[in-house]
Amino acid sequence: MQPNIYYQEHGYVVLRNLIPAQLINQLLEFYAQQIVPSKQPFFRQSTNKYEPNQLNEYGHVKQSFLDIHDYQKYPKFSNLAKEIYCHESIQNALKQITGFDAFNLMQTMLFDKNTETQSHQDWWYLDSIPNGNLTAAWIALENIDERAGRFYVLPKSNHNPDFHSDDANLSHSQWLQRISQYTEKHKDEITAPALNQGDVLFWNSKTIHGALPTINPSFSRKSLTAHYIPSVYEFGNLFTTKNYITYKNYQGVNFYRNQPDYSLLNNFKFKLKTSVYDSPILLKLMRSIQKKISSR
Ligand SMILES: O=C(O)CCC(=O)C(=O)O
Repeated sequence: MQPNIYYQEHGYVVLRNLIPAQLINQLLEFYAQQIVPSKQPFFRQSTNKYEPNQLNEYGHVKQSFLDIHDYQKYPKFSNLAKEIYCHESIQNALKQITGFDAFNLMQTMLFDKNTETQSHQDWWYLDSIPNGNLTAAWIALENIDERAGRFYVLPKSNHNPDFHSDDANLSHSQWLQRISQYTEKHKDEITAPALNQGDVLFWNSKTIHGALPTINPSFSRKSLTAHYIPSVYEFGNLFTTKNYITYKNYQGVNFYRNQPDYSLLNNFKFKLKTSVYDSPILLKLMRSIQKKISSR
């Protein structure tokens, strides 16, 4: 089956050997030299906080890293990450599977140890406007051992009814609970493909995905993720359009960074945001204030 037909039908597709090993090994070298020993707090997708690295007994960083493509303090590392994220093989694959011509890079992550990501869909957090056209990529930086706890998708879950549309005041945690229950009910359908260094799994913003539990913590699952929207569309999520954002450009690819480097002010701003995150009413209010400030 053609990758685009498979992707539209199943909500994901795996393309093998897409990223050159040499590029990946260079990134891993910089990661080991500059990022792992760093004492600075990085923003974590897994804990939703700025925190310094915490290593497990095998030397793998426990928390994931968010928006590694634009670290101000580590430009060489971030440029290498952008080489991968903006690589023509990824851009061509995105074209092939979605039919769009060009893509903006909106968010990135790096995982060292598995963080056992809870089952979710991306469009609650980030998506294209109109919704449903964001494509994410899971890039294996090493051969991922099953015992590390693999990334999984729930095939065809991109065709699901929306889990929130019947209740405008559904909180984030209630929504996550609905998705967890759905995933549990369909657990036999979960697929967690074996991925080797350079393989990439692409999935859609409506596809349910997460990570299986770690079986043996001595295995890392070094990987990158990236989220792209077609350049013709605006950026946002299920609730808002962020038409005020400005892009930077790397070798012809527009990119954006949502979560800035650590500073006392950025830490304070984020704490404020998380304090209202589970209240749809306060969150709506905060988003409209943010929009007003940004559009001035
Ligand atoms: O690799 C993982 O554990 C989860 C990645 C993910 O959910 C994402 O990048 O949206």
